Amino acid sequence: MTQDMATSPEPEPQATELISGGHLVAKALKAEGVDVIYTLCGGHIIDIYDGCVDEGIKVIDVRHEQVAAHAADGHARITGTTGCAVVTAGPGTTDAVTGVANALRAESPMLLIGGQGALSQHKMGSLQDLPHVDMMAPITKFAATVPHTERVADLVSMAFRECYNGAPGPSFLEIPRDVLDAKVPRDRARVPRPGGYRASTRRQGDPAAIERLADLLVNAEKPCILLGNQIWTTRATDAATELVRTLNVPAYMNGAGRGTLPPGDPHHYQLSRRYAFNNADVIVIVGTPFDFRMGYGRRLSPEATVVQIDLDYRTVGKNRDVDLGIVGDPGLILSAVTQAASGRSDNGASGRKAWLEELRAEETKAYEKRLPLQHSGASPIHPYRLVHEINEFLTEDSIYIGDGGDIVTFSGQVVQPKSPGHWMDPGPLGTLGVGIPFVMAAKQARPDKEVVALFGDGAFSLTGWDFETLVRFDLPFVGIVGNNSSMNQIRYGQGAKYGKDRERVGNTLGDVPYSEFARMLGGHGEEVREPGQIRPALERARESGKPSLINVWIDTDVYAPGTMNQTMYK
Ligand SMILES: Cc1ncc(C[n+]2csc(CCOP(=O)(O)OP(=O)(O)O)c2C)c(N)n1
Ligand SMILES: [Mg+2]
Repeated sequence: MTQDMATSPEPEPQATELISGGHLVAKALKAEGVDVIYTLCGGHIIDIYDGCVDEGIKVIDVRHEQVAAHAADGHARITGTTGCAVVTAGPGTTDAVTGVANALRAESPMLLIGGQGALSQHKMGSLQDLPHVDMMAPITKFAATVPHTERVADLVSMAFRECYNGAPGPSFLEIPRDVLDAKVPRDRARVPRPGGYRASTRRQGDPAAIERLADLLVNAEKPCILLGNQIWTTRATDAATELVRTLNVPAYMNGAGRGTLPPGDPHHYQLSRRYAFNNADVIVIVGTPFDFRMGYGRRLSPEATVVQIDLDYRTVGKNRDVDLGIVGDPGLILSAVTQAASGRSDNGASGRKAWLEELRAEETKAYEKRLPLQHSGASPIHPYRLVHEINEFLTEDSIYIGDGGDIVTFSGQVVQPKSPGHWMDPGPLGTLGVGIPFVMAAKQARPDKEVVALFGDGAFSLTGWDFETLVRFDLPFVGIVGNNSSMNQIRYGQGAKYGKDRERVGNTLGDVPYSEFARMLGGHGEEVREPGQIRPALERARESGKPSLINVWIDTDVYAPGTMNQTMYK
């Protein structure tokens, strides 16, 4: 080669930059703000991991795909951004079904990406081939196959957009192995720009309806408001607080709406809800459907004027007639109502003093009736005593997670989150096993927070092996197992229906010391048999700085009132 040729002014032909499907996935995840994926590996999906390395996305590998999906759901709840789980084809995807279904009923925005056999082997019987999209369609807002590598990032973004259509929920995307692994010229693949591929999800309600609601509230003598899940989903805490304070309206909270007002707040009510629903003249239901938790709407006084506000058009007026329905963002709507009502010379706030006092008296009566059980010194430990101790232990920075049957029903009555967004339960699917994955997501997203989780011994067992993942990723939390060696919530119904002598069928577990399980996996564990030992054990778990399980042996033969009323089936 001559010197002339080496320095020739002729430009070298530029190699076209190529990019693989997995790397396009990672770019689209990054554009959505996803900083962590929950996953269990498989040969169909490894190119996504490789893309995550380039984009700086953390990969948390779990021991069961159900955990990955629940963690993505939990991530969405804690952060207000979309969660993401990545699972392999076939059994990886079927294992994740429960987590996706739970997110659908809980209105939690998450994307599940599943592997799939190569398109070139479509319907030939490739390893782990199943009709994933057909399986996922009824439990997602959007389910699709990526047909070409150029479309990978575009379809990931489309799936994210669909998560936010109406009330949020999950999307599913399967990516065939050859589509994921193939490389295409970078400039042929559409990679949507962060923030550029969907509209704001905040929709203002109809102004005329807002005026009407302001009128109703201003003139109400006995109003009450139920602040549901969507208050937290849409981060409407401040708007809700402002409304109840300005208009002096008693507030009840459910699901993730719990903690919107702190316990002790003059507008925070809980134990008088049934009384309020029976006696109120105006009832405003925000961001929660008339499902079984609401007796399908039948538990509201037939004489009350009922208003329903929801993100989803399909939810308003479902199962029960409403007098006014408003579709849109709860925060924007509540703020607009406060503003409309504040313009009046008298917004009626002072006239509602007697109503608030009436409800407070009901609350106090119910609370005092229960208090002796919360202080019970009995051994075996009364479940009310356990949940009372947990409630006292929580700080403003404790995220509380409940995963179980009867024991969690007890805790729903007594445990009060001290801050907004610090309460996590499965939601209306009632899925046992969300506990460990929710702990994972919460501690990963908010390392500054303390995470406290109460498990039934039955519930813990479904996903308990991922305690090891918490150890591996150094995600400490305070765990408590309310151990009655039973699936007690179900046992109660069997005893009531078939008699005491036939109640122990299919619901009895071994006497497992879960503290030892925790220690075996590298965590902190203790056994508790006496009520006075609960608090010190919780403190030691807090101090340990490790994932922990305090195994508390509780009385097997007492049941929560909600379980005895079998309210979940009514
Ligand atoms: C995945 C799943 N399987 C089964 C059920 C039905 N179920 C509801 S409560 C319950 C018992 C749970 O037992 P445990 O967690 O020990 O709580 P306990 O009632 O004993 O306090 C069962 C099996 C469910 N909700 N979710
Ligand atoms: Mg149990």
